[in-house]
Amino acid sequence: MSRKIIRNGRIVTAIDDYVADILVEDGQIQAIGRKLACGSDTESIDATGLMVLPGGVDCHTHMDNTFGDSTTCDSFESGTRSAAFGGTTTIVDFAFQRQGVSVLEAIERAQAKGREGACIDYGFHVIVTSVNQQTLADMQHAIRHEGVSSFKMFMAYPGSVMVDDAAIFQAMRMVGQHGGMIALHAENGTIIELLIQEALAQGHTAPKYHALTRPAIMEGEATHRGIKLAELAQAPVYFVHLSAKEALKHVVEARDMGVPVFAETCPHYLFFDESVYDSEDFDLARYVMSPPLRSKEAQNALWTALRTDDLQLVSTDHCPFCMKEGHLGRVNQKPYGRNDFSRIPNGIPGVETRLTTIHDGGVRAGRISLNRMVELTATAPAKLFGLYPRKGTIAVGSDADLVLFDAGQSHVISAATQHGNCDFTLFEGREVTGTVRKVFLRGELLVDGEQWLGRAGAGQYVARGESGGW
Ligand code: DUC
Ligand code: ZN
Ligand code: ZN
Repeated sequence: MSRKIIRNGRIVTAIDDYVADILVEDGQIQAIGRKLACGSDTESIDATGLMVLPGGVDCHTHMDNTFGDSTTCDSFESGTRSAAFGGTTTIVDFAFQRQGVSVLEAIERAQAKGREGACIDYGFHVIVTSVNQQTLADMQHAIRHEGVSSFKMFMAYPGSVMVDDAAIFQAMRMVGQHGGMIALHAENGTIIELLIQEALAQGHTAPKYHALTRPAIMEGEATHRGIKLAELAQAPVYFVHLSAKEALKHVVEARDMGVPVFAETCPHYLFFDESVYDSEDFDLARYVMSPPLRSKEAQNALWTALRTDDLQLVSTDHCPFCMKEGHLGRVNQKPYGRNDFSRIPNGIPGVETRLTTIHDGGVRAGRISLNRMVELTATAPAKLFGLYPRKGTIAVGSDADLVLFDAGQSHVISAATQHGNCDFTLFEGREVTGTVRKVFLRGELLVDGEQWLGRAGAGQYVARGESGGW
């Protein structure tokens, strides 16, 4: 039996903030209290002066995910190592139901990658790209028997992964009856495609046209439509990477009416805005993600919504593609779209910088409380996606996924000192106050300052309970 005691840390959860010891036995929290007694065989870790936070839960990552001709540059190993250094101990990544691959096969393939590479615990949503009776039966099976209770569907990217409203409605109706939830990428795909083709026909090939062809109003339209489909289907719905005021407005309205609508936003929408798209330079490919960055006004509205619970989660949408072709042998990265912005792979890294940026720009800036930071980055994702109370909090019986956080220690964010495969971060050069010191996964020390003690394959698949019931 392995035993550890973390002494004198300031334990911060979504609701509590107090100093105590945490006794860990065989990967779980066994006791919490002041001056806990323990045997001499118990390893003692002094957390005096540090916060002890629940390990972060990031419900939106893309490790080794392929979109079109491009694959994200992080493997399960590099991506989960990077997550751990950022204070995240559980991710929910994506299994992809491609043409000719069933939902259940997609889950098996994703699980195999996780088994081999994951350094932290992980689960999956399934990206569903076509719906028929078999798909619906498989989704039901996945919820009940595979621990996969959420499914992403795209209202964008026609001719690739986009599904129509009828498919979304059918899937919502089924999962709503069985404890599942549909997560929507809400942008009006056909209008965006038209705008893209018009821009290209006019010779507009630079990255900035990615943003100009994906207007906020079309995120608003799709969000409204998604909510109405969910209402009709009597099912909960989740909006991924919400970025626009026009979308937020509909989420707020529906939640005020008691409709089970949930949404996340991502750090890039909270710290950057559309003013970056001010030149024809290809370097702006680093800001190509979907949806694109929005107005400063939208950014302020997102922060307010995080405080008021109109938005429930901060996830990263970690979907890294390198700026330099060939970096670490990765091909078809951002330069793939050098002559055509619509071919630039959509996505940026972020899994390592969530906690520190939200702490610095959210808590220290007075926008959200410390408890709310924990709720947004650990507790709420665990509750919404069926991981709670095993994950997302510090309580007796929970997994001992713990982050020792030095809230007063500053550091400068740089891709050069990060631990994933991507060659850039949008936060390059930003000084943040708040530094992850140690990270434990089920009681095992993964990160000790700059030292990496984790191992590929040590992460466990977590079969999730129901989604959307919170
Ligand atoms: N949506 C995502 O969630 N991630 C990457 C690309 C996209 O469109
Ligand atoms: Zn998306
Ligand atoms: Zn994503």
